[in-house]
Amino acid sequence: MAPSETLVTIIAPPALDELCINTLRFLAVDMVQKANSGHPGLPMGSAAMAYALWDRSLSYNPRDPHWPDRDRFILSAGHGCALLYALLHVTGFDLPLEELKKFRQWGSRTPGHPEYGKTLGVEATTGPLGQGLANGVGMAIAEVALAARFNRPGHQIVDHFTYVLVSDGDLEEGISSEAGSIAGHEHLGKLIVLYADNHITIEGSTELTFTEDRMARFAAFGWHVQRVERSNDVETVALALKNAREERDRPSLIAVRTHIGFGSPHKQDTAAAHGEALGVEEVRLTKEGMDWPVSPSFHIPEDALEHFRRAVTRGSAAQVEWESRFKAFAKDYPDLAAEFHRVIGRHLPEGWDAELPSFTSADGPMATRVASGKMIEILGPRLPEMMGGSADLGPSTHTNIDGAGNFEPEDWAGRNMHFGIRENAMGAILNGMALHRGLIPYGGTFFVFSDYMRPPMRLAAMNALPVIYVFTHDSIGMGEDGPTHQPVEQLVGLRSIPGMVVLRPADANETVAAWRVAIGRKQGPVALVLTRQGLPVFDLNSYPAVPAGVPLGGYILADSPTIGRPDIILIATGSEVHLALEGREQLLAEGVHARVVSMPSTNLFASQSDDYREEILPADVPLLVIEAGSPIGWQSFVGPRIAVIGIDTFGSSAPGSVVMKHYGFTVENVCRQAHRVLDKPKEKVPCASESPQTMEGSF
Ligand SMILES: Cc1ncc(C[n+]2csc(CCOP(=O)(O)OP(=O)(O)O)c2C)c(N)n1
Repeated sequence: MAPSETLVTIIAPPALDELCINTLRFLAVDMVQKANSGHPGLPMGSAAMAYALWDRSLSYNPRDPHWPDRDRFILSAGHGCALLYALLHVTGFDLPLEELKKFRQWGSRTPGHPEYGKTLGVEATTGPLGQGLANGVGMAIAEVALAARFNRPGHQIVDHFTYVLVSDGDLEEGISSEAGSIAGHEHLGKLIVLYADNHITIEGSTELTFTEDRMARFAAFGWHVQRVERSNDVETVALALKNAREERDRPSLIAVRTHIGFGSPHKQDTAAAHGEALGVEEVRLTKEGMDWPVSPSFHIPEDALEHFRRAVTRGSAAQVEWESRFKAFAKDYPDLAAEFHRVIGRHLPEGWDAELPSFTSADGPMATRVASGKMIEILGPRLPEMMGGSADLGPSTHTNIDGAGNFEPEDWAGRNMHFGIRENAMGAILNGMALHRGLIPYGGTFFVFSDYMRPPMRLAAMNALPVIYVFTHDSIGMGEDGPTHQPVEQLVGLRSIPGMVVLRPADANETVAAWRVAIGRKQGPVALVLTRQGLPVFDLNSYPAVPAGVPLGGYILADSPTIGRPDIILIATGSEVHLALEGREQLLAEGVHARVVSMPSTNLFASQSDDYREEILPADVPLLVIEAGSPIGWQSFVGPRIAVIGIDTFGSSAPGSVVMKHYGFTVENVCRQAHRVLDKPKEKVPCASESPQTMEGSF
């Protein structure tokens, strides 16, 4: 069998179709020209195929963009967003023409790349190439998972398609292979990707960099592939879409030979059509050449608008039809219908966090990854919307939900996902699942490999998506694997992402509290940073502040033994909290009264009131920070009297406890540094990790 079918028809587009397509083209051209910024080329070349999709295939309701069973559309090539904004306006979404005229301007609903939450009808924030495609895979996974959970014989209440429009850049990015491979493996037949195969990227022809057979590549991933040679051939694109919808066993890629900057006499098929306005003169020539009025700009012919606006009646009818089907479903399965509304609305079930376990010192030592695994086992059955897994590290990350089955083509009801060694796609798929709604997605890997999924993590934060990351092997304390596997700079890196909450619990009970925070956070991602090595457990009888303290980010775990002001405050996170407690004992023997503040989340602590933060960290008390990570970032607590025992070199391969000792994570060094900061109250004390004793053994 040939890897791809080539579809050709000779039907010229009917006049109305052409009018509508040109309306989209010239709205995009005028938007970019008015802003004097943006990308006219892709919209001009892809308008016809986007029209074929929105006019003939896509099921959506402009008056209710959040209707749960709508088809999803993602413009992965987010730089071409003028096309999407034009579509949203003409089809009747709440995006007035005035907004199109404010393209890329401050405060507009038409930002330079589509932003989820800013513009109704935008299903995902896109722009970093490749991410939108993998988001689509996540949405298609969510669709089949929810269908498996909720559909019943005679009741198809979850039944929609996911469409993605990609460009060369999307398919060049490695994530497209990761995500494409997963989608093919999972037989996601309701995922349909339109590829604007225009042979041009920023630096020129794709002959420079991109010469493999893309069709063969996706066919090898297990996709159904089709090619349409003439981009303006609406009927053929519509036929290819129909074929793709009928192909339920394989995801579909439809490569359409488009022409960047279509119609522009001097810029069509050149990189010049890509990232800048056409220019006044070229706009004039293009409009004249295509029989379009040169002025006024933003011209929308009445016939075209009337045709586009039929989307409103069409969409309302589709939604009404679904609602009546849902009613019948609710009659037969009232509990399931209520459950569907609950998960789509991101409401947690009553009592989901009742009687969570509390561990005692007799349970220790216990690695926080193990405690996290126990929480996943407990929460999994209580929260059937929890679905996730790891990038081939399940036995290490403890991310499995016992008895919940594997998510695989034969069983899309399984909730344990196997992402394979594909962190970047895993992150973007989790985003797609969260964007779809109906699931609480989570994914795990070693903390150091969070670097491989930083791009989707950043987008999760930007989209305010409730995604949970389970990162284990969280410091040099993981030991023998050596510096390639020992995170140093990852903590500060993730903490610096706006909207990301990083939680590094110190023991099993803090881990329970951290999971409670993670599940309860409906807006924005949470990274749980967990140890490989066993840690003592804080008995809640001795440390009653733990459950209420963790959600505040930082709290007093053990106070100065004297009433009133401590001599010094030891701030620590994760495994180093135990060291701080030991240091406190030793300092007491030396006549120094220390308070220990456990700070599992600097992000959450920073969001507390000034009064609370002053209560925990009075401004005039010297601080010693102990954390097996980069010292950068703790400057937010900076005063003249602070020292940090941190790590500003890479790690080393040796048993974890030996590595920790060589890097200065010892009671002796805690006391030495505490005395330094106490003895030198006026001058800035350098990071302890810069001192020779903490450097030894690093190389
Ligand atoms: C990850 C990532 N790298 C780089 C860019 C910058 N960028 C925007 S568009 C583009 C390439 C444009 O080529 P193509 O994807 O074929 O789009 P077209 O030329 O068809 O508009 C690049 C490199 C980006 N948006 N995302």
